[in-house]
Amino acid sequence: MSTINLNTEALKAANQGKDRYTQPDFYNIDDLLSEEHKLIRDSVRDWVKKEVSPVIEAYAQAAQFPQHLVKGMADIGAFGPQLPTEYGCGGLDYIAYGLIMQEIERCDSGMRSTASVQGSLVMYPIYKFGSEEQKRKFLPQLANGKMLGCFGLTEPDHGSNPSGMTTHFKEDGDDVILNGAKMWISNAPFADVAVVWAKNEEGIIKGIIVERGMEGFTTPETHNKWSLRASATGELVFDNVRVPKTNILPGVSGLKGPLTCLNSARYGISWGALGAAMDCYDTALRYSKQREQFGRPIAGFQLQQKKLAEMLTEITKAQLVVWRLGNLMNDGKATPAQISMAKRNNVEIALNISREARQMLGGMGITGEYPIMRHMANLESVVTYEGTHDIHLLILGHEITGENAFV
Ligand code: TGC
Ligand code: FAD
Repeated sequence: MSTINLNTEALKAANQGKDRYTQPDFYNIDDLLSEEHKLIRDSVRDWVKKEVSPVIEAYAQAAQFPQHLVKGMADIGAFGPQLPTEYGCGGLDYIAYGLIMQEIERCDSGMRSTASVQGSLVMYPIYKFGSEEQKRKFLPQLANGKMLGCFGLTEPDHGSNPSGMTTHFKEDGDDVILNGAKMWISNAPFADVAVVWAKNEEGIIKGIIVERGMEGFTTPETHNKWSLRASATGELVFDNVRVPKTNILPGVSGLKGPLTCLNSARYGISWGALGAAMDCYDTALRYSKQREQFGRPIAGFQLQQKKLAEMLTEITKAQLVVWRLGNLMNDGKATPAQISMAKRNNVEIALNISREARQMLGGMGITGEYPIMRHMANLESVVTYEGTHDIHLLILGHEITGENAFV
């Protein structure tokens, strides 16, 4: 990250109240939400408007992670909202989880990344596959933001095909010795703990909790990103790292371990990307009513109305998809392919909407005065991580035809 010294309080003072976001709800989807859901959604929105919106553009332009927001994210319940209260987590349902992701990504995908990684990719595997001791040691600290975590699956030579991973460990008394490298890891440069997926001596994939400070463990930062600039991305390098066996997640073996976590994170992304789409639509709509050309607001031109009508149609369909998927998640009935469809569709519509909305703002659309170009650039990562657009299509293709394109 850059070394520009940002004055957060000054940014907040200068930009307070400028975020005028109003959520579109063409089909009265609010009627499908409980009072608790709406309360959670609105309180996250208020926090985002007050604490995140005023500073996010400056942090993104400076390619800095707004680390000071981690505590606030914990306070609004963004870390592991769907996990049980007995470990300090939210104890909420999957609709509430989705709404929290929607509201955060409405402002910035990088901030939602921080929350998804923490909740779905670090806390969830510890909760689902960890020992009672691991749960008690890590979950409360991750939930309250005292610890930040990251998730290491992708490697330099193994992205879409994680089963080929080469990061490995061998037993040495009460410890294991871990070697290898992970790449493209969100939160890595600031993480206190990493849930790392690596092969044992039999070639079986296991999850290991690696803690900052363990000798031989480093997290070099990835620079020069044009996307997710307010999120810190890095590598995880393991050079003969000695990790106690008690840090191995006992409850799962094989690729289904990380992929199970990805189900939860991909679900959250399908809500989050919708939030980004809503923000682009809302910005473009407001701008089009104010901006005059040829003596009238551009909102009066049919071509601009077509863009807005199509954006709202896609947003409404995407809202219904995540609402239904959330209920399937609550009932424990959502399948990985259903999650793939939602992640793939909602990120695609968000990316398309961001591109259309940017055009509607003309030259202003490329500036940091408006959030659209930042959303568009961010969504290029969102369409790639947690399974690329094409990988999700192939997961769907497999489900539909019974034929596996990956073998
Ligand atoms: P395949 O043979 O199909 O499956 C291996 C085992 O896993 C099981 N499985 C799943 N289990 C739970 N949930 C799922 N979604 C599952 N998909 C598969 C499967 O049943 C099998 O179990 P078993 O018991 O028979 O062993 O595996 P494959 O090697 O053919 O790969 C399939 C493929 C390509 C779909 C998969 O590997 C994949 O999804 N690739 C994409 C990789 C990916 O998504 N990486 C994400 C990295 S993390 C990240 O990007 C975080 S960004 C965070 C942020 O900043 O927000
Ligand atoms: P590749 O797998 O090399 O794919 C390149 C292209 O080939 C893609 O278009 C892909 O769709 C296509 N392709 C691959 N296989 C097939 C096939 N069988 N058929 C057709 N097309 C195919 N990973 C983590 O583990 N943890 C993180 O926290 C994390 N955070 C990330 C943050 C950012 C900002 C980014 C950009 C990535 C992050 N990732 C993370 C990694 C991410 O999950 C991978 O980038 C993604 O899975 C794709 O892998 P790859 O980049 O190696 O692309």
